[in-house]
Amino acid sequence: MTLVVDRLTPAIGAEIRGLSTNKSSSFAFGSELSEQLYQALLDNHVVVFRDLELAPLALARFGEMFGALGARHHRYTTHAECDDVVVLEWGGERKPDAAEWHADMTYRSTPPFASVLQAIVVPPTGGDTLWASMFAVHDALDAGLRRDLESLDAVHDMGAFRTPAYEEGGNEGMAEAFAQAGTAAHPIIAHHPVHGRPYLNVSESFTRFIIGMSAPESGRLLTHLFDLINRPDFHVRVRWQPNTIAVWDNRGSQHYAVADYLPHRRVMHRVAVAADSRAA
Ligand SMILES: O=C(O)CCC(=O)C(=O)O
Repeated sequence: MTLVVDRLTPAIGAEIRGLSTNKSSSFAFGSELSEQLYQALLDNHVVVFRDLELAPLALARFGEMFGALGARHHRYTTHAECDDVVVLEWGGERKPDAAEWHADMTYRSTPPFASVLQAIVVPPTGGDTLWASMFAVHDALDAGLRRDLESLDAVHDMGAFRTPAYEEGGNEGMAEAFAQAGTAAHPIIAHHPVHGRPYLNVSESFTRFIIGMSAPESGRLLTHLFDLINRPDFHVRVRWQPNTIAVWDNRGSQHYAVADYLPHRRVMHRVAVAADSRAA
């Protein structure tokens, strides 16, 4: 199979053409194809495929080409045909919850390596997803600030997932959700485990506090860093069609799901790849 990898912006993203599959395709870890896709993912941070109609089980097998699945989200339901596939469904009164820059589940001490997201139902317009290169954000930091950040860690927690937990279960519900989701401190400047490139590792969704600072000082610095992530120079924006699939490397990218399509429906299937088996 000859794959064509088309870079989408200088900062991040590629569209991959030439992958032929059918609904129940099977994919093998370690095959030539999976090595090519893995390399494309490392090079581009997010890769997008069009017209890849994969049933839930095949989507899970597709995800397994990148590593072992897992790290299921504490909040979302899974697909009846395959427990590894989370269903994200919004529309009508159900408001989307991911219109904030984030890398996935960084409130865990070991966040997932990658995510695979497939569009099932898309609104007539809107519902795009943006990705930001956190390598590019890092490289654009003022050199003095970058040096200061290199020795700092920040605490991540479940952020706005507090709201449904509190609304459904009060203080007890929130404490339970907190215990389930966990909380973790991570270096503000992290290094990609495979190629070592440094990236900015804080997000407006989940990063709450810089260790060793006062709350106001930490708040001001984090706000400055979150503002930088908003610069379009670091982004790619993807418009979904049914059976568009995106795979992103959670180490060095963040994403933002635009919530501009209500009351229309948008349904996505997602698989989380817990660990990068090749980097282990
Ligand atoms: O629905 C999307 O486009 C992205 C959802 C999201 O933020 C996620 O899967 O972490």
